[in-house]
Amino acid sequence: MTYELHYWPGLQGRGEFVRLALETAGADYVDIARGQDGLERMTDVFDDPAQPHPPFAPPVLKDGDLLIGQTAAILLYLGPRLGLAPDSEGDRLWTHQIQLTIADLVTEAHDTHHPVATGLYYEDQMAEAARRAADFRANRLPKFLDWFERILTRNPTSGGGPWLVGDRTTYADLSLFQALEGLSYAFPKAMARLLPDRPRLQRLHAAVLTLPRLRAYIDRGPRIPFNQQDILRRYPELDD
Ligand SMILES: N[C@@H](CCC(=O)N[C@@H](CS)C(=O)NCC(=O)O)C(=O)O
Repeated sequence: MTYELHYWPGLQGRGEFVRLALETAGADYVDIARGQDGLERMTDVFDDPAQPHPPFAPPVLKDGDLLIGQTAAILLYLGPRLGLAPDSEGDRLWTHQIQLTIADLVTEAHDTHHPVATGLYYEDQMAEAARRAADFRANRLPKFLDWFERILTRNPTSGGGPWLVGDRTTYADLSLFQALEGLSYAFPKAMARLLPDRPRLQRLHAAVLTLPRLRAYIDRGPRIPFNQQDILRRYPELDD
């Protein structure tokens, strides 16, 4: 069965967290909105009156008749099917908890450039963005990074390896890698200040890059580069 991924074309966005799992596993999938009549086909998924579980926002995964919204729920579903989830229920919940925390971090990072309203232009909320970004860089970002560093250090069954849960790669590792990539794009100076003191995060980032299919996807595409339409954007005035 070919998975259908429905996400805005032209940016990595939250769709990229799902894409990295599908690509790493070599899964068969179609990025619907990037194809012919893509946006229409994506909109249909939200507007279909016969759909009993209409999702709220992209990304959405379609697997046969099953339609799943919310990035973390999609990965909870895909994880075991793609060999990217641990075996026990407790470890699966822990992986899901980590994923939800990454989602919180992504939302807070997005809100640095859109602190008042997503529907307004950045230029209409620059003063608030500057205040929000200053607090994010000083307090929230280090708090999130410290938590990830701590749980990497404490993983009781890592076997000395670089992963967040147990001794195998999970979708949470790919998502943390992706969050670090996005944050380094948006806040290059703050991340250059914060990462050297967090060796486990650096090790995880490097380890994800050694996964052969993921590496091929990053080197040869179809990964779209980060850009100023993305959730994380580079506004130098919001960095250190
Ligand atoms: N919590 C959701 C957030 C989904 C979301 O905010 N999607 C964005 C694109 S990244 C969107 O198109 N939102 C439309 C809206 O909120 O109205 C998730 O993690 O998937």
